[in-house]
Amino acid sequence: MSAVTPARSGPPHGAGPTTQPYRGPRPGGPGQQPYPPQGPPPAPYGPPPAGYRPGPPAAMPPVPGLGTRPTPPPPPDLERRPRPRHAPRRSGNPAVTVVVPTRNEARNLEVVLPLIAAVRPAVHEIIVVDGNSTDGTIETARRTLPWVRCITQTRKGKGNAMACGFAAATGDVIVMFDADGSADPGEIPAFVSALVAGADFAKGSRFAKGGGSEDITLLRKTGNAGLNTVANALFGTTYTDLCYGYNAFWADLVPMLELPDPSIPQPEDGTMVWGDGFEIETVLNCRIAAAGLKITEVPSVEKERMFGETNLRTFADGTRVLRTLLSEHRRADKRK
Ligand SMILES: Nc1nc2c(ncn2[C@@H]2O[C@H](COP(=O)(O)OP(=O)(O)O)[C@@H](O)[C@H]2O)c(=O)[nH]1
Ligand SMILES: [Mg+2]
Repeated sequence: MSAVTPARSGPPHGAGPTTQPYRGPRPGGPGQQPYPPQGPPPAPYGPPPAGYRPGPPAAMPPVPGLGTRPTPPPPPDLERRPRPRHAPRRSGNPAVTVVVPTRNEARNLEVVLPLIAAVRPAVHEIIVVDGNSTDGTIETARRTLPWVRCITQTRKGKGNAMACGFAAATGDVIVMFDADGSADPGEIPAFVSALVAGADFAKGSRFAKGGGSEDITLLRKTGNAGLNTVANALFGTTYTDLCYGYNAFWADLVPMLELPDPSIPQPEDGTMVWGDGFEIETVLNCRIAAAGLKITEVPSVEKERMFGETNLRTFADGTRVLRTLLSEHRRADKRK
């Protein structure tokens, strides 16, 4: 982990990728596992304080062929209901909400949800925020993991889905987690540890030492590096991976982020409300930097999307990110 301190003299962006290609088997084939064996469970964040609230056990272990077998009925303690929202608090043993945006990710969720549920220390809740999927994403999520919370986003775009998920979260920490199988749930404790150690925002980075990607194309990598340089110049940060969706932060920061209100209706002309698209990550990165919050980068290894197609349009979304950087810089200037 490396601290990202607002310092204009810092390197413009990562000194280049440290790629650790995943060479393990892909899910779905005979005898294959969705991820490489995860080894012993990660060390807990610290000794559990009084009032420790353990999460549920995994509904199913990550076994080969998962999703092709009928799901056994869950034990009664997996049929838990979402907790009422409590005032988010910062502690050594935070309740962790994982927000998973989905657009036609049914096949991926069959693999990913049990893996998130198997993470130790256990997460407090998983919220799937669906965007009008037509492949039975929500039904599959509920069947795969009965205690998952499923909500439907109010407009369109990944950014709106995330804002809806943040608003619904009842945990102390929010982890942003793509459903496509590219993010490794085994990294969740590292993100939470960074927060417990004092960060406000734990920023996943494929280009920090120990990170990597097998999913990013050369074009996207180049575009990301360029946008990263612009962001660091404008905000005095030393981000190494601006456009990466695996991040975590304390839930008490949600009001400060002032994301587009989920209750605003979808514009009738079909356009996307600003902040509702893939620029969500940039909005977060900029607002957190502008607020002078403590940012720690967490090395992350991005795997290939398992099933389905990316929703990102490299040029259109890259342009949205650039426009976002400029408008966020103006916004930060006005508030000085
Ligand atoms: N709810 C919702 N989720 C979305 C939308 N667009 C993308 N996602 C999800 O956001 C995550 C990242 O999207 P993906 O298409 O993999 O983009 P990439 O990782 O940049 O290639 C995936 O879990 C998608 O299902 C959307 O409009 N609504
Ligand atoms: Mg992806």
